[in-house]
Order: sequence, then structure tokens, then C-alpha cells
Amino acid sequence: MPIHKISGLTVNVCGDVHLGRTFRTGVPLHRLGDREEMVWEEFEQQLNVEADLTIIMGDLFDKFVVPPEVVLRAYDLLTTAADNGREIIILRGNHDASRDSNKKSSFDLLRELTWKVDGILVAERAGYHRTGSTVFLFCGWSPDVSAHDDVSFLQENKWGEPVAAAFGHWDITQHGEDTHNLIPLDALANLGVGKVFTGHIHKADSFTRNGMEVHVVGSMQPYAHGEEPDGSMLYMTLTPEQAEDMLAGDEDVFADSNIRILLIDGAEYPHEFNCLSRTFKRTLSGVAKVDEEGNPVAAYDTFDLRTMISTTLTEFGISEALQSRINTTLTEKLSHA
Ligand SMILES: [Mn+2]
Repeated sequence: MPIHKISGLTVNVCGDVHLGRTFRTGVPLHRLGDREEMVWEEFEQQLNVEADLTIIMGDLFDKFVVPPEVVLRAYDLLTTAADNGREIIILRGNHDASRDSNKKSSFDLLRELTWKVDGILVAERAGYHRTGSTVFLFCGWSPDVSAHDDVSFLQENKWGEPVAAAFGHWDITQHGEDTHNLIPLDALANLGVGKVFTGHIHKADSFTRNGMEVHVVGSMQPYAHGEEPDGSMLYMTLTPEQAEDMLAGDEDVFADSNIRILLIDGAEYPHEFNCLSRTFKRTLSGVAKVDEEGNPVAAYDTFDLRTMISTTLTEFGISEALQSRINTTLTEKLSHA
């Protein structure tokens, strides 16, 4: 449940939405577009959740630039929700801005569209916001200023109230030298913050670090194999035998699922079935390889550029933060090409 009670307020914390993401790999022809609609439907539901404050935790759009119809549809849903009395905060995510200030993103466009809309606030950098008598700190992602610097340059809030919680789009672990987007726990603690929420990481988690309560919200939905929570029906990885067993009970059992079949190299699985997507994960050895947590490893999940790049970067130990910057830069280059 994304609902949190903070200082007596009901706060709906909506994880990375990724509007405009396209799902094509392994999608049966007659199901094209269904997965995209599921994302829109849930986004609309999220905006309708009864709450004093609705916070979109960054990556509202999937890429630096998404099609205009995606921006307009998002604008329509957001303004309708605001008209219905929702107070909505949208954090800028790491897809949404470029170091080159001449380049403008779909997020920039949305910010311009919503500039004067009551009830919608776009957080491009770190700043305070008061709802009733409760003060929150919202930290949008910046391409120029590190998460740490952005928070440490802040004065105490002008109302002199304790900060009930901080919200950002941060990395929670440092890999290598890149600390640009690392969650600034010390700087937050210096401002008296005791509770933080972050988007960016697609798998939900909660823990206490340096005395700080950290909630990794998790994306609004899992968007790929490996992002799903335990027991998810939306994304499942199965052996051919498991898939056959389930299909024997109900041939439509996978109608609302993305199914990844584990195949040993050289094996085939010709059986088609109704599903959101059907992909294969091949392993090179005679047995399906799993890591220490029992997750299948190696081989590309799908044959798309993003997956291939991120798989390779991960293999070479490149940090998530640096990966996301490489991805952002590449995406920008491709979108501007
Ligand atoms: Mn994201």
C-alpha cells in the first residue's frame, strides 16, 4: 500500500510511473498496447486515492522525451485530479533533465503546462513545502547539483517547524566514485529529518540507516522481470514444465502475466499461449543457472539495446548511478538523433 500516515496527514506515495514506456518484446500481436493501458489505468487510480497529499516520486515519464500524446494525457489526468481537490507534488527524476540546459524534456513541457494549476507542484530541486502546519522536504533530481549539495545548502525552513519527512529520487547505495545521486542521509539528519522516502529504485524496501527511517517506495508497477515483488502474477519466470502444468489447469492462466521461460541452451519451447508477453531466458550450460538468492542469471532477457547495455555495464561493475547517467545521455542522443 502506498498510503502513509505522516503527522496526521494521509500521504499517497506513488513510485516511478514511467508513462510512455512501450512494451513490445514477446508481446502477442493481439495484446499489443494492453500493458501500456495497465500503466495508465493504475496511474489514474493512484491519482484518485483519497489522500491529503499525493507525491509522484520521479520518473513520471519513461524517457527524456516521450510522445506529445503521453504528455497531454498525463496533463489531463493530473489536472482532473487537482480539480477534484488532490494536492499533487511531482518530483523531477533522473530521466527528466539534461546538463545541457538548451535541451528540454517532456517533463519540462509538463512543468510549463502545470505552472499555474492550483494543486500541482513540480519539485525540480530541494525545497520545503507546507501542507496545513506540516512541513515536508521535496528533493527533485538535478543534473547539475549533487543530492548532497542541494540538501546541505538549504537553510532551516522559514516556518520553524520540524520536517515531517523528506522525499527524493535517490540511489541508496554507492557504487564506485559516483555520489551525485546518493541519498544525503547526513545532510538530511542535519535538518532534523528522521524519515525519508525515495523513488528511483524499482524494488520496494524499508530499513533504518544511521538512525534514519528509509522507505524505498518501489516503482508504481514492476516493469521488467526482476523488478517484481515475491509472488507477483504480473512477472513470472518459469521452467517449461512449470508453465505446462499451469496451462494444463487453465489455458488462460497467463492472460494477465508476463512469462519468462527458462530454457537450457539449444532447447525450444514452441507452445504459444495468451499472455502479456512471452520471453525466454537461455542459459549456456546444461542447467538453468541461478545466483545465491535463487534468481536466474546471465543471458539477455530481451533483445533490446537498453537491456543489453545495462546487463553489460552491470557485469563490469558500473554503478547504478553512473549507469542511469549513461542511459540518460544515450537516450537523449537517440531522441535527438
Ligand atoms: Mn525509474
